[in-house]
Amino acid sequence: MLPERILIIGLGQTGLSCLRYCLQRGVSPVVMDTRARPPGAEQLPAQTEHHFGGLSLAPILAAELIIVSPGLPLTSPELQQALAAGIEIVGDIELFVRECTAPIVAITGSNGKSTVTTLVGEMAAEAGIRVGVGGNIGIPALDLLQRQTGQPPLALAVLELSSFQLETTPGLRACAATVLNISEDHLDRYDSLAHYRDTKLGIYEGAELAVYNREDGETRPRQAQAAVSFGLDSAEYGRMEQDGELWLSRFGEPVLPVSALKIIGAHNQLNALAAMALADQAGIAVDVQLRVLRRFGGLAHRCQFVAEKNGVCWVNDTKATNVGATLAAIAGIQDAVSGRLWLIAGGQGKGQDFGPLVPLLEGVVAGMVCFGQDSAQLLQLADNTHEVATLEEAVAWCAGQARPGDWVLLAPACASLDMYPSYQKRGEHFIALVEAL
Ligand code: T26
Repeated sequence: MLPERILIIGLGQTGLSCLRYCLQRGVSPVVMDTRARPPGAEQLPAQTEHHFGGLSLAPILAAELIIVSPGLPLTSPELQQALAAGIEIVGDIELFVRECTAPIVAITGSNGKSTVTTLVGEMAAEAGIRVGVGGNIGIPALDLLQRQTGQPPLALAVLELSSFQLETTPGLRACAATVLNISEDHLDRYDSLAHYRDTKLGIYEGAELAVYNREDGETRPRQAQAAVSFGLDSAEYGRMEQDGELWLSRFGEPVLPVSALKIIGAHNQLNALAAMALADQAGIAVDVQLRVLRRFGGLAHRCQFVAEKNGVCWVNDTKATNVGATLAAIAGIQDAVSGRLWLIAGGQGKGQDFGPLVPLLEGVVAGMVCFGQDSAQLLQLADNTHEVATLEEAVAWCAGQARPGDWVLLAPACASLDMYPSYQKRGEHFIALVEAL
């Protein structure tokens, strides 16, 4: 049962989904946002009490339940006051898990979340399961429940969850949960990598099965619980050689040659293995899983081939918003690159150490052009770096450097929000610039 006095903080698509959820249950919440004109404000019903342009304490302390956006830190003084006053603060995912009767597959990690979430969702759909896919990608979780009215209920939910969403979802009880990997990100919101990791490991709480990465000890569950792992050796979900070829394997049995995957690189083999482990726990048949793995061509903005122009191949990985993703992208495409590789990076570094890029700049990367808020930090990493003001100038610089056979990769290792509304918009701009060459 929902209480009478609900406050939704943070509008946007997710805030609107929370509003609809409350209204359908007969509760008219108050809406608040720190932004003067938050996205989605035009869709707010006229009679909705709202406070925009800051956090006002009176409506906060008058609430019985606060539904907070992942975009607002819980450390905000106003939220801390609410907690001190005993007011419950949850996220939209918590409301979802309280309502959802279907098993939930929950996926987090620094990188690969969207790929694995999409794979498991497609596997479930291919198996004929009524599945809802959402959370941190696509549809806000509560809108997945929405679809149930007048229809048979969901039989499975597959949720991508960010660390911020996990902070406000104490009631998560997944049928299968995974932390795919941990690398530096969001250090503008966490005081340490350990704090960020511990928040992600919260996904295992109450999970029937924890699925972790043998290649990354930080992903291993801390408490005793049922667990299975994926990795690059031949254990559990892994890889093995057969007839001189590398295969994905399941408990010592080869099931799919790596060459049958369209998504390339060791990190994508790990993504495929994680999806298999989660799908097994969700009761999806192996042959159905393999059909999806064979056909899946990867997500937009994720190492997406854009075009060949004058013999130069251009690749869009705008979704690489942290260093770990940039490393994975380069390791993944390295073997496909015949000539030299040029890297476009920059934006908001969020407190990351860019040091792990140095070996690349001294090795496989011929040169890096950087731009955006933290480009000075990138510029000083090596001698083969060059600074420009915009993505347009970065594309022009690479077009000037590259010869036929070379590759250019946008994998910024940074958030885009200093110059774009989102990494997707940054990727769309890149595609337009490349198409115009
Ligand atoms: O797109 C990019 O380039 C980078 C995206 C990152 O680096 O991963 N995003 C986040 O860090 C991030 C994104 C963190 C969201 C938390 C949430 C959301 C949802 N996305 C974003 C901003 C929800 C609310 C807000 C803003 C709010 S809420 C409020 S109150 N006041 C606000 C990059 O300003």
